[in-house]
Amino acid sequence: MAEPSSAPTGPTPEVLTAVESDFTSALDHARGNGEALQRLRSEYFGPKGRLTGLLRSVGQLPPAERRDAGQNTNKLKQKLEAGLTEAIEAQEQAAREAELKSGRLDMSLDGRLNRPQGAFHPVTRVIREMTDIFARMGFSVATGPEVETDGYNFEALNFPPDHPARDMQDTFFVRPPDARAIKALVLRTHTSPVQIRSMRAQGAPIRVISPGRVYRCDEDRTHSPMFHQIEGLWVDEGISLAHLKGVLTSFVTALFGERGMRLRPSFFPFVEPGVEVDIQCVFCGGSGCRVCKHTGWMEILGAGMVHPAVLENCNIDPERYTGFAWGLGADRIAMLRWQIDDLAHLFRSDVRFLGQL
Ligand code: FA5
Repeated sequence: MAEPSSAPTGPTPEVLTAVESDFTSALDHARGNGEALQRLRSEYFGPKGRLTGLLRSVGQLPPAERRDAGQNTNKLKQKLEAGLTEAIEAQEQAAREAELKSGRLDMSLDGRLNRPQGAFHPVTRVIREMTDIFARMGFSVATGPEVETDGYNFEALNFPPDHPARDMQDTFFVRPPDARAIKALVLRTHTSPVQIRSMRAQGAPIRVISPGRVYRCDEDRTHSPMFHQIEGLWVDEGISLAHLKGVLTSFVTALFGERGMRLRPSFFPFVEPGVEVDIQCVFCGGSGCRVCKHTGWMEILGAGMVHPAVLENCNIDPERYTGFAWGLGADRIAMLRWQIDDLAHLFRSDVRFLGQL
């Protein structure tokens, strides 16, 4: 701020010119600075301000000079005050704008809901849906380890060592360090070992399903080295193949709507009789198409009446109890649901693909 000029006592024209010049230069320095502008206001117009003092001194002038001196001083006061008020308003407006800018709500920003959202994998979705259907029929959920003993995965299920049925379920075998306790560990090839674990733990009657991951040396469009099955088991007095058909018909209807279903004889060492279950093709409705290889039918699962030897392996009396079991491929169900032509798409973790389902 410029030093005020040495002021003569009264409001002579020279004094007023000097005050105006001092004020103007001080105002230029203070512009844009709220505190400096307020200081300037009190320096010139406050009770002890320069202009206030000049106005007061008018009364001490000889009467003949008072009128002109008073008018000139008042005029100057109004002029300077107007300049100061304008500078203060401009500074306040600029401060308001700066504040608005810094704390501004930008309406063009993406809302939180537009952030990419995670979702369940399609296979998880069908597993949950199928689990719900069976839960409504009174099945509870059991789980078992993915690294399983040869005993649970094969032997207790009636696959003796070197039985040819093992060839259909080739997998990784690991010989554990203490081979006396456990002959071999395998990546489980199906969820059927959970049947054994559940029956041994719970006995009969029993009604469980077991969803989970399984592994095989398989790889083509409809076979994946890692896939998902849902095992089902119902053992009680008087259970027959008719119950198996009833439960699976209700399941298929809940999942795909009314459609034909058929049982074909098949072989699994742990059931007798064994069946494969086909449903009418979900693509052509049964008239025959490329997907169902023009048969009108699609296989969805393997099933059968639990073999008496398996019940005995689990300390359940086969003379008193009978039961049925099934194992279905959850990934195949997802394939049918979304008309996916290659199972591998499901496991490449490409969000562009998975996001379409
Ligand atoms: C079994 O795994 C038996 N444990 C099923 C069973 C349980 C039969 C209880 C009787 C009583 P299978 O090998 O057919 O059966 O497999 C069952 C289903 O798994 C098949 O119908 C198919 O949908 C699916 N599946 C089999 N191999 C693969 C694979 N490599 N990739 C994807 N899905 C597969």
